[in-house]
Order: sequence, then C-alpha cells, then structure tokens
Amino acid sequence: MITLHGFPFSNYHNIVKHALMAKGLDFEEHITYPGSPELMAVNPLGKVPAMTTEKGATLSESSVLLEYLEDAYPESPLYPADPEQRAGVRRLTKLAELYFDLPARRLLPAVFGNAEIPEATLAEVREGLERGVAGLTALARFDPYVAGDELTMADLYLRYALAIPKIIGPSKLDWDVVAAVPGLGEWDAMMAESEISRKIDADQQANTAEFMAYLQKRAG
Ligand SMILES: N[C@@H](CCC(=O)N[C@@H](CS)C(=O)NCC(=O)O)C(=O)O
Repeated sequence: MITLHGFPFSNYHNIVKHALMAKGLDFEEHITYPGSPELMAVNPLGKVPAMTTEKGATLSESSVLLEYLEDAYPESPLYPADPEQRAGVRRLTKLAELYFDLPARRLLPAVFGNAEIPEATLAEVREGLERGVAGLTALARFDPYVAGDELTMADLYLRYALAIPKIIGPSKLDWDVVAAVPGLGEWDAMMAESEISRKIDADQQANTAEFMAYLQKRAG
C-alpha cells in the first residue's frame, strides 16, 4: 500500500492527500513532522510530504508526487488528456505554488513566532501575491473548476496553496486574497463542500494542537 508521510496541518501534505482520495487509492497516512529521523529516512530534505510507493520507492516534493500518482494510477484522471490542456493545468499549479504559497509562507514566522518582518519583505511578499492575483485572474476559468469543467490537479493545488495567503493576508497585509480574484470566492466555497475537503479540513483541525506542540518543542 502507498504510505503518505507528513502531518494533516500541512497544506503541502493535504494537496497530495486530496489527490490520493480523489483517485480513490488506498493509502496509509504516517504522521511525522519535519526533520524527524523517520522522515529523513524517506526524504533527505526532512520536508513534508513524502511518499513510499507500493513498490517501496521513496519520493518527495508535492508536485512530483502528483505527477507520479497520475503516471502510476491513470484511472480517475486529474490531468486532461490533451497536451496543451495538460500543460495549462500544470501552469496553474505552478502559479499557485510560486505566487501564492511561497511568498505568503515568508510571513509565517510572524504568525507562529511573532517575528518582526521588515517593511521591504512585506513589500516583496505583496508584490509576489499581486502577480499571482493578476495571473490567476487572467488564466482561471472557474467553470466551475479552475481549468474548466473537470476537477484537475490545479484545483487541488490552488485550494491548499491559498491556505497561507488566507491567514497572512488579513493579519499582516490588510488584504483578502479571496476577494482579489473574481470568481475565487465561489470556487473556494464549492471546493470546501466536497466530502474529501471536509475530511481533510477536519483532520487538519484535529492535528492543530499536536502541530503547535511540535513547533514549541522545535523553538526550544
Ligand atoms: N517544495 C516542497 C515544500 C514542502 C514544505 O515546505 N513542507 C513544509 C510543511 S507545509 C515543511 O516540511 N517545512 C519544514 C522545513 O522547511 O524544514 C513540496 O512541494 O513538497
């Protein structure tokens, strides 16, 4: 059976968990935190998520795991068959990672650790996010899914890539990502309604105290 290594508070973990569930695959969720010896054994970078495949191979990087799942389990596809449309889904996925999650993530130390963030960093983060907003506004179809009428990996990636912008936007930038892109609010609400999203959100909620305890221990 596939093993997904990580923890349910992690948005990156949840992207891959959602893909496994959407494809109807059997998997075991092995709860482990960044830098743990068990995680280092499957991902030398010590980051979440990682995966042990049915054949015993170890893999990491959320986007790589999504591609692997589609290659190994093409049933219930989450990418279109047409190469251009497939690349379009990958483009949206990249946009979500590079222009929503990654800039916003730079402000997490201010959320979880009360760190002071220099004005210049706040401006850079805002600039990155504005680029994401412009790109998503131009490229998203929301018809009803982000790439058109089928649920794709881009929907899963975007859903969880918005998690940190949703936290740091209002609290650190006086800005609301969901309101910034036409149609994003309706799409986000629709995505949240699915049975899979509800299960993942409930698991995330249930993991909050344990994750906070991990952070405290790590801070020493
Ligand atoms: N590029 C990686 C990012 C994974 C990532 O940053 N995961 C976080 C948890 S949400 C983590 O493990 N952070 C610990 C660290 O950076 O040491 C991916 O797409 O899987």
